[in-house]
Amino acid sequence: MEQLTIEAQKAVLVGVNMNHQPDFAYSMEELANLASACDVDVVGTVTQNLSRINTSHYIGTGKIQEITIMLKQQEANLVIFNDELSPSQLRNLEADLDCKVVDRTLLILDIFGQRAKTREAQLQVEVAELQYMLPRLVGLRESLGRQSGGIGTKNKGVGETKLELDRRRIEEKITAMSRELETLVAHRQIQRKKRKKTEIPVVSLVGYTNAGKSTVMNALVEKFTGSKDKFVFEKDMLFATLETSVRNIELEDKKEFLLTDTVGFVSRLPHHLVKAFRSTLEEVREADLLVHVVDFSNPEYEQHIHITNETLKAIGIEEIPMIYAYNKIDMKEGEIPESQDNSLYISAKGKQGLDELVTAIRGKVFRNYVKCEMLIPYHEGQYVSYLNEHAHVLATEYEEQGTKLVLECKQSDYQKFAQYVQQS
Ligand SMILES: Nc1nc2c(ncn2[C@@H]2O[C@H](COP(=O)(O)OP(=O)(O)OP(=O)(O)O)[C@@H](O)[C@H]2O)c(=O)[nH]1
Ligand SMILES: [Mg+2]
Repeated sequence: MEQLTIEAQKAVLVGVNMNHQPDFAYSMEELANLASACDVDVVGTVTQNLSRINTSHYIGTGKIQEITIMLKQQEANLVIFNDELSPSQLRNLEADLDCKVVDRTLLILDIFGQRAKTREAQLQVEVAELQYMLPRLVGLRESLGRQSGGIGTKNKGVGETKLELDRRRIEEKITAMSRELETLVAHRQIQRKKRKKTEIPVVSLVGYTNAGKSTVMNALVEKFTGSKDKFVFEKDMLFATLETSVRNIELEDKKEFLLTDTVGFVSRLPHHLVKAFRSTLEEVREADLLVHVVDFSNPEYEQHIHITNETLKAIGIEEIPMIYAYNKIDMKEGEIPESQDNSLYISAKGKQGLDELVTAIRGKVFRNYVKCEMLIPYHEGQYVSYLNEHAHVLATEYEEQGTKLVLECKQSDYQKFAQYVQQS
C-alpha cells in the first residue's frame, strides 16, 4: 500500500513518558532504530512527562510549539510518535504541525510491509494495515473535503457516500484476504497435526529482532544435514524474518526434533499486527521447548529479554519451558560466563557452543524416550529395519529366537513393540 510507505525523510521523534515508565528511555531508542530501518533520518527528539494523555493532541500544547520550532530548525518533514495515536489525535496533530505525522504502529507496519516475502506474510501485514486504516478513513476524507474547500451540504453528502464506499471496499478486502489467509493457515495446521502424531518434539527459537535466531537455525541445519540447502534468510536488520520456517534436525543417534524460526519481537508491538500474526505464532504456542536467543553483545540485552518475555506473555505463551542462548559471544567484551543447563553462551556465526546447545535441548525434549531390550523374531525382520531407522540402536545380537536389540526409542514405538520387549 503505497500511501503508507514512508519515503526517505528527516524526522523528529516524539514520546510521552506516562507516569515514569521504566522502559521509556529504551522505547525511544528503539523507535529511532525502527525509523532508521525505514531509511528515515532522525534529526531531533522531544519528550514529555505526563500523568494523563491530552485526548485531543496526545501531547500538551506547549510541546506542539517546541516541535514546530524543531521541525523548522532541522528542516524536517515528518514527526513520529512513540505510541499509537487515535484517529482524531493524528488528524489534529497533522493540522497543527502542518506536517506528516506517523505513529509507532504505522512505522512498524511499514517495515513489515517492506519485508514481507511470502504470500502469508504479505496477507498478514496487509490485513493489519487495512484494519489500522479503517477507523482513520474519516480523517482522511474530512481533510480532503477541507482541501477542496467545500462545506456545503451537497459536498458533505458526496464525501459521506464516498467514505461509506471506501469503508465498505476496505472491509470487503479484509474479508477476502482473511479468507485466503485462513486457507493458508489451515494447510499449516494439517501439517502441524501430522507432526503431532509422529510425536516429534518441537523446539521454537524466539527472541528480540536481530538477536540471531535465523543464524542459530542455519548453524544447526548445517551441522546436522551437512548442507546449506535448507537455509533461512538471515540479515543484520530489524525484522529480517516475518514467516515461520520449520526444519527437521536429526541428531547422530537418530533422535529428531523440529526447529522453528519465526518473527522477532520489539516492545509495544501493535495489537493489530500481533492479531494478524497469530497464526504464525501458533507454531510457538505449540512448542515443547523455547530457545530464547539473546544478542549478548548488545548493551541493552536485558531489556530485550524483558520485552521478549512480556510479548510471549501477551500472546498467551507462559508455560513452555525455556532455555536461554546468549548469542554473539564473539562480539562481547569482557568475560563470558560458563554455560549452564538453561543458559548457554554461544556464537551462531562463529559456530561456538552449538554442542552444548544441542545437549541442553536434548535434556529437555527427549524425555519420552525409553531405553530397553527387544527380541525380534527372525520372521519379523522388517521391524529390525524399522527400529534401525527410527530408534537409536546401541547393540545388535543374533540369538536363537531372533535379533536382540539394545535400543533407545520413542514411547510410541516402545508400546508398538511391547510384546518383544525383554524384561531385564
Ligand atoms: N558477530 C556475530 N554476529 C551474529 C551472530 N549470530 C548472528 N549474527 C548476525 O546478526 C544479524 C542478525 O541475525 P539473524 O539471524 O537474521 O537475526 P534474527 O534474530 O533472525 O532477526 P529477525 O529475523 O530480524 O528477528 C546477522 O547479520 C547475523 O550475521 C554471532 O554469533 N556473532
Ligand atoms: Mg530471523
